[in-house]
Amino acid sequence: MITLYGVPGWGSAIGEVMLTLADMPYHFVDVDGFDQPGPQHDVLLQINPLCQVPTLKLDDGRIMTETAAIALMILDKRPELAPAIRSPQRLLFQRLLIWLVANVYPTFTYADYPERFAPGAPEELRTRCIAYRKTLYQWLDGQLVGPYAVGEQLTLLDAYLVVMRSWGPRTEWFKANTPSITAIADRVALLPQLQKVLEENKIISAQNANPDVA
Ligand SMILES: N[C@@H](CCC(=O)N[C@@H](CS)C(=O)NCC(=O)O)C(=O)O
Repeated sequence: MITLYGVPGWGSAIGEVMLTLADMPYHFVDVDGFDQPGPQHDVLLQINPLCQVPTLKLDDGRIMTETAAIALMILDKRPELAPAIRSPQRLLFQRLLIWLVANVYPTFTYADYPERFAPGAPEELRTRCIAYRKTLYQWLDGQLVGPYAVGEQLTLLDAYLVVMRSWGPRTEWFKANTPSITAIADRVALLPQLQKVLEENKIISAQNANPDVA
């Protein structure tokens, strides 16, 4: 079985939601505190030089990291979680999958640990990254199709929306500024198969999602 190293509510939740949508079992190892010196840091660093979550150890011991790579790995087994090859939605799916990890995700790397990258001006780096992230989300909002990210079909891209909407700049900001992200994340949060994993990750779930979108 896959071992998934993570922390409830962190980026590992994206991996967990993807694996759950794919109905692929995994064993969760909580490495809370891994981003500070200590035993959890040492455990994760041994298998992932970036010391990030999610990190997966596969059945055969090989290591898999990067949520987009995890998505592609899952799609080899569950192609129905992406638009079909040559369908009109396929390109948008591919573009947004990479766009999210190439542009939005690094804003967390820099804003969450600004002293690593700009020890002389950490607050300025944090503030600018968060402002930039907001512009990215506003652009993304205009690309989304609905009722799911790329249309009628639930895809692995939707895993990002339901998890990332719970992170900064937080659900209330998304509600006020990105109606499409909010509606899609609300819809995903209502999926029965995700209730357990969303609860475990303290992510908004059916109980407090907007029932109007169902
Ligand atoms: N590009 C990676 C980013 C993963 C990532 O940044 N995870 C965060 C948690 S949400 C992390 O582990 N941060 C700790 C660090 O960067 O030191 C992915 O898509 O999986």
